[in-house]
Amino acid sequence: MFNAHVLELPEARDVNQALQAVGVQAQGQPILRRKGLFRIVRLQGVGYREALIAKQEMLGAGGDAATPKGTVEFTSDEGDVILLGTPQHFKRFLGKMKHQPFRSAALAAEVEEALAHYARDAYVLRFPNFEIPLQRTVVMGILNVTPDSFADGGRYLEPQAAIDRAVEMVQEGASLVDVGAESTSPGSEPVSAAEEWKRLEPVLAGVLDHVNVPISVDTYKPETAAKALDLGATMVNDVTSLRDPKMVALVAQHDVPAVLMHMLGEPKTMQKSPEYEDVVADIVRFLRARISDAVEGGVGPENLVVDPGIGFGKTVDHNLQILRQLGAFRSLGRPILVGVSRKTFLGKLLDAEVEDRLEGGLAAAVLAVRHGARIIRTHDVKETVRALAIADAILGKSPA
Ligand code: HH2
Repeated sequence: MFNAHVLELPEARDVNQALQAVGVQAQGQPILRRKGLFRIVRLQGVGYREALIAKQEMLGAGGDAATPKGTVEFTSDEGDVILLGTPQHFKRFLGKMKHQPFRSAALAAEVEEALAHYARDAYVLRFPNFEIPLQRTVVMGILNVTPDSFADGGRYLEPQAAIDRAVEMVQEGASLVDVGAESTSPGSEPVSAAEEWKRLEPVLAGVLDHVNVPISVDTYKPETAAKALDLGATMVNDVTSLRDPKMVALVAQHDVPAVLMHMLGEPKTMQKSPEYEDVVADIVRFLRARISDAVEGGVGPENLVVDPGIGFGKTVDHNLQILRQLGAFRSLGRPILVGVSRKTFLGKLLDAEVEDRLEGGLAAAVLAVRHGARIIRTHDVKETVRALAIADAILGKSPA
């Protein structure tokens, strides 16, 4: 008996460990590691000429490429292409594509960047007074100073209650606290910047005095973000992905981390039959464009965090697809934040009210981490910290 068994080694470090375990020579390890992983890269809108060249070169490199029927039969000008191969195959493929005509070199550059981003492991969030390495998964505790937030509306309107909860969340292991004063959950009504600041100011001032972790402000309004940053908040969580150029300028000027979150439409109406061509590809494209705009506006790329925006203009199935394929967002080369806590899709799947969705949220958070999430935004800090400690241990993530 040779005891044949299939190994499941999704990351380069897993392959390395397996190679070391059988005593492979040090020089052989990088070569074998490049053969021990398999990557599938999807490209959209590839012209038929580049598609055919890609097919030829990927086959020549030892991998393969899936091209649409229309491209091969010259009945459509462009289409999507899927490249399949090991990093070794991709290395050979990229070397060849760079010398091929038309837009082959540009295609190769994009594929190379996506693969490098996907493989990136080390991320650090830098704040004026803190550094948070994201080797270990980090928890962002939610503090909603609103009357109408879907999960905790009305509980923390009284500043002292809010401050106490922030302190408690940090004691429970939150590495960041996200303070918001306007609900953006489905069907919520917008509030004025004046009302938002009236709710936020006393809480923010107290929280900043009492907790020793970076405080993020959950707002899409530049007036509110500016005041919060002046008061001492050091992160901006914007559900509109810095859509307002003034937000970009503000984040650039303060040189602080910012979350770019995807939302389809506006909170009031976003859940009315949301539609995508391809939910994952569409959101990757959206976030890529938002990163590019922010960087062009002067934001340091290392300050950006991406978030697919679970529940923001998404059906249950959209949310599940995003979580199943969360790894695709690694191609953006930025840490991924995910917020699933107590959300409606959990309620629909479990037929459970908002206060009864904890286990569902933990399961979703753990799987999100398995697929690349580095920051989990949650109301249930204590439980999430404990669940993620186990998930991180299983995944071999070293403590910070
Ligand atoms: N979800 C909510 C609010 N802000 N920000 C990011 N980056 N990601 C999210 O998933 C996210 C978010 C909605 O949750 P909550 O803050 O609890 O509700 P409400 O908007 O009703 O205050």
